[in-house]
Amino acid sequence: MKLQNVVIDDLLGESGAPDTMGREVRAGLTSSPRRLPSKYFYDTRGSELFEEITRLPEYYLTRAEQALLEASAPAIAALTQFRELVEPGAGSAKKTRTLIDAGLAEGCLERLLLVDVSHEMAEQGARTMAGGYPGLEVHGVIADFEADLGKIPPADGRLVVFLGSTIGNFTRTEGQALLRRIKALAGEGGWLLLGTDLVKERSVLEAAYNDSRGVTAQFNGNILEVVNRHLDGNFVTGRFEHVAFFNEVESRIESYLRARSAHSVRLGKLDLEIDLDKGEMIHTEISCKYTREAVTSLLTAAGFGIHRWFTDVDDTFALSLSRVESQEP
Ligand code: AVJ
Repeated sequence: MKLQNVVIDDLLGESGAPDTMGREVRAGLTSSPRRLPSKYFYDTRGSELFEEITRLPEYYLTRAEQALLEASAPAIAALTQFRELVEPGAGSAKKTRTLIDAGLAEGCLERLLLVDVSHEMAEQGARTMAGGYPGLEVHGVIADFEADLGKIPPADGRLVVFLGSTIGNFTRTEGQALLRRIKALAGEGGWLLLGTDLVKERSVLEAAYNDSRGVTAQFNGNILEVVNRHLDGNFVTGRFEHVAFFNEVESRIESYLRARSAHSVRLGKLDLEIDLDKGEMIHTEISCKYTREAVTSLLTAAGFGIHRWFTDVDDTFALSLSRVESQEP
C-alpha cells in the first residue's frame, strides 16, 4: 500500500557511526567498576525481551502507566490543545494510540513525529501509524535522542512524550541534559508528558527487576550478545549471573552481570582482552525511582514548570504534564 501521509528522514549522526559503540564499550569495560551502556540492550531480541517484561506480573510499570494515560489523555488534550505529538525513543504503539485518539477526539492533533534510533522501528512505526490514521501527517525520524534531537526542526504546538520511565535510565545530570534537549524540541510554550516510576516498598521494586521466570535476567544477559555480535566478542552469557537491587541512597535499581567464575573475554574488533575475577560485576543499568519532589526538582532545573500531576491511588507511577518556561540553558 502506498501511503501519502508519511515522510521518513535519517538524521542519525556521529552516534550511529560504527566506531562509537567500540569506543563506549572499551571505555566501559576497562573502567572500574566495569560497565556497559544500557542503550545497547535494545537489538531486535532485546526489544522483544523488553516487550515480554512489560507483560510480567511483577513488572507493574507499563500497566500502571497505560492506565494513567487512558484516564488522563482527554484532559491532556483539552489543556494543551497539542497539534503535534512527538515521541522520542521506542514507544509501544499502544501508548501513542491512547494520546492520538484523545488528540483527534479533541480536534487539535494534526501531526505525529516519531523518533527512533533504529531504522526499522522509526520506519515501521511511522508507516503503521500513517496507515492506521490516514488523517494524520506522520513523520518518522531516525535519530539518537541522546545526540541528534537538535537537528529536528522546531515547531509550535508540540507535545513531547517521554514515557515508560526511560528517564530513569539516566543519572540526574544526564537526565537534566536530556530534558533540556527535549525542551528545545518542544519549542516555545511546548509541553512535555513525562512518565516516572515512583519510590515504593523495596520488595515490590526488586521483584520487578528479578522476575520469577527469569525474563529480566535474559534481557540483561542479551547485552553481551549484542557486544559479541558487533565487536567480535566471546562473552558467554551463561558465565554470568543477573543481579538487580534497590540502592536506597541513590533511589534506583542497579543492574549488573556478575561473573560466576574467573575468566577472560576477548573482543576481536577492539583487540581487547579483559580478565574478570570470580564475582566481578559489570554494571549494565540504573532505573531511578522518584518522589513527586524529585520529579518537580528535575523538571524545574531543566526549565519546565509542572502543570498537572497524574497518579494512581497507590502512588505506583506518575505522569507529569509540564510546560516549557524558559528556553535559557
Ligand atoms: C524501559 C528502561 C524503563 O528501567 O524499568 C526493564 C528497562 N530493565 N527491566 C526499566 C528494564 C529491566 C526499563 N526501561
